[in-house]
Amino acid sequence: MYNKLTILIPCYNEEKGIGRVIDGVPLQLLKRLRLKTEIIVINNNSTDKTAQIALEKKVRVIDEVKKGKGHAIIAGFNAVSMDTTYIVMLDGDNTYKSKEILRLIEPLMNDFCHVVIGSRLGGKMRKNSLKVQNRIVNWGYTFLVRYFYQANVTDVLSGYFAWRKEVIDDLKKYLDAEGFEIEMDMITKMKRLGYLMYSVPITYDERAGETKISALSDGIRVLRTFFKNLNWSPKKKKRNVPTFGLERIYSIFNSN
Ligand SMILES: Nc1nc2c(ncn2[C@@H]2O[C@H](COP(=O)(O)OP(=O)(O)OP(=O)(O)O)[C@@H](O)[C@H]2O)c(=O)[nH]1
Ligand SMILES: [Mg+2]
Repeated sequence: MYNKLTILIPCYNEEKGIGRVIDGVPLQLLKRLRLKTEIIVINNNSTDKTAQIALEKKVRVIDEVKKGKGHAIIAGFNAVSMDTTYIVMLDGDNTYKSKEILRLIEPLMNDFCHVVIGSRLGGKMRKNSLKVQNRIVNWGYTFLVRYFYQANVTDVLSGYFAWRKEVIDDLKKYLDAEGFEIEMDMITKMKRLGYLMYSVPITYDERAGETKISALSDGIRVLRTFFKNLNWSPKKKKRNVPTFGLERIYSIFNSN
């Protein structure tokens, strides 16, 4: 029996990286693990050859016209097929390595946890990949999220995630981030929803193509989301996701 894995790649003008991200997906290895893979590129108003390159590589391309990474990710979640078991998200700029995808999926396949986050701070950062100021901000935000949310993450601004699909079915209705605050919104809400999250070390490489992030305005949006979600709790408590019996034990040590 095969399980389906859906890989989401949000892209705004990523013609320099998208081809390499798609080519890096280890399809044969995934097949040996009995995973059938679908790649979806979410094209967010690109004016370059991003969509064309993705189509040439025979992957599915969907368009999201509302600007911002948050909108792109949510459009991707809504496009995931019903028969999917695992969902992965990574950027289209070839900073995160699609060939490292197994490291993120293995804990899900083993029923170890519900969510896996690729950690750059706990991993291997190549030269010129994460600027010093971004690294410091990331450390600070990660500390705040660990302390105030008691979330077990080591890189809260990472763009490499893997989930069991049930988590996304639950989470997506609560997300309201439009831009680069999407990761903070997801992590803080997943914690409040009680999902088990773990981090794995990953490689972070120098970006292909132009950066789209603004350190100051996007940094402030991320911080605003951190504060906004401190008082957030889900309206509906009932969820349809396996707990492996660990959630109860985990909550004893992490009561908040
Ligand atoms: N800025 C922006 N990025 C988008 C949008 N939609 C999707 N993205 C994608 O979101 C991902 C992350 O954006 P990046 O510019 O790489 O931001 P970053 O990874 O935080 O920073 P650098 O890699 O250092 O530039 C990329 O794959 C973008 O193409 C959008 O509307 N605006
Ligand atoms: Mg990037």
